[in-house]
Amino acid sequence: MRQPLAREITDLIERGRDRQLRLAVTGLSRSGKTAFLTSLVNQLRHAGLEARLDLLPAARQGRLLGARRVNQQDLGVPRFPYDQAMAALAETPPRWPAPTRGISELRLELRYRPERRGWLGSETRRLTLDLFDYPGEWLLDLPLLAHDYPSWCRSQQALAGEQRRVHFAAWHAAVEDLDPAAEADEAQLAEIAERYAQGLRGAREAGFADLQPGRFLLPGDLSGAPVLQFFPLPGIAEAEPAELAALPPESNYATLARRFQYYQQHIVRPFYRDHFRRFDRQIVLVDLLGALNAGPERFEDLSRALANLMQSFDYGRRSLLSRLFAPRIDRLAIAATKADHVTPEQHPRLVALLEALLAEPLQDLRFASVPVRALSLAAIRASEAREVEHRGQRTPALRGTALDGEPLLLFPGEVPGRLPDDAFWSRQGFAFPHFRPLPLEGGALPHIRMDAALDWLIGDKLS
Ligand SMILES: Nc1nc2c(ncn2[C@@H]2O[C@H](COP(=O)(O)OP(=O)(O)O)[C@@H](O)[C@H]2O)c(=O)[nH]1
Ligand SMILES: [Mg+2]
Repeated sequence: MRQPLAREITDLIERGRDRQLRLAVTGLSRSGKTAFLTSLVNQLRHAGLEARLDLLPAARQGRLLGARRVNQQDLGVPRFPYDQAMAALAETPPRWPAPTRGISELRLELRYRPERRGWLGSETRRLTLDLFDYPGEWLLDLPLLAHDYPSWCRSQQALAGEQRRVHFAAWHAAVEDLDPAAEADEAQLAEIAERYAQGLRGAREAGFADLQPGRFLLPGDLSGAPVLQFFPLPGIAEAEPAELAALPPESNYATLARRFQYYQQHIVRPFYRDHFRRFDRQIVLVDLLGALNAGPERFEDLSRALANLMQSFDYGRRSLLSRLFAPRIDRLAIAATKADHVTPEQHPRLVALLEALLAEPLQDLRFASVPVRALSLAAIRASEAREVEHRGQRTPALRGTALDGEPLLLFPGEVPGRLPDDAFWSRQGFAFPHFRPLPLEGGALPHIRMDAALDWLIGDKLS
């Protein structure tokens, strides 16, 4: 999908004048990407009218004049379903937007008045904002590029925790009988691969996140293609490398190794080369509260998955990423989403916990001088903060409606301000219900700190 040269040049000129910005939103499944992008577009379209964006100076100062959707350039990428998402939220009762898979794009044109007026006085400027939504699962595949097939098999074997293993029982039973040296049988490999994919899906349903290969979870149009029909061979750790290499090309081992390589070259690399490399800014969304809700093994797993995912932002000169592609993201945000699930005085702890969870990758980024900010937000706030009398004391509480329509008034629990230890897990009853979205009352979507996120991600381009 090459762009015509003329368009590339116009693009370049526009970028040089700071008139175009490519902003990407990612995060693992259910982390809140669709909600975030829907809210972002909604807030910008209502800026200067009903939107509450006090933390975004251009909006507070009345300089942000409007945002309209324009046609995107890359016709090969599906359009982000903003209208469908708004329609779901506008239903009675309101619904959360349906999940999406794969990458999507939407282009906004913002009109604003610069802070310092030029000699023309009433000058207005335009900023073209290209927004992308793509699955964080795809970033989990970057580390896969550093492996050859046998070392990948070993790395996957190392992940087998007890609760995780149960999801792969059917696959294990099938793969045990597979002789690496025997001639490959297409149907058999497809069958075992399907069980592997089922294992990955089951593990994800159960809240696990550190799952490879990422496309097995979100295959899109690759569903059923042989490139998605491989899996690790468990026994390979003990095998002699020379013996493996000597196996005939028709063998199971050689067939799987070829598919693994094809996946690297034709699935993982093109995403980085054609999309990722071209993003200017990025926000990574993390459903930290969901992981706290799900217990220690899931929380550990999220931590590992994030460490993996963050390698895609490791710009150190020796990093895999820098060696393979030359990325140029110049600003990064990391956000704990769905903050409306806890009372407001817990929000600083939520950020502290996020910082603790990502301590190492954040340090690396800061070391590599990539500006990064951690924050907590609710893209679409579905609860209201209240205070209630409890044993003669005023305590914070949340009011909302459960998904089944039941009215709720509750204190969901305390967020640990640092990485939870055993004491936390044995003591904590951290269980929150899912809220139904609040009824739409015209105007902009209710949110928490979307304006802070916007300020960090695009504020400087509107000054
Ligand atoms: N209360 C609340 N729930 C949210 C918010 N954002 C997302 N959710 C919930 O999380 C689910 C997954 O969000 P979604 O944006 O579809 O995640 P995606 O898979 O990353 O695109 C939604 O269906 C909501 O139930 C939020 O700001 N507040
Ligand atoms: Mg989505």
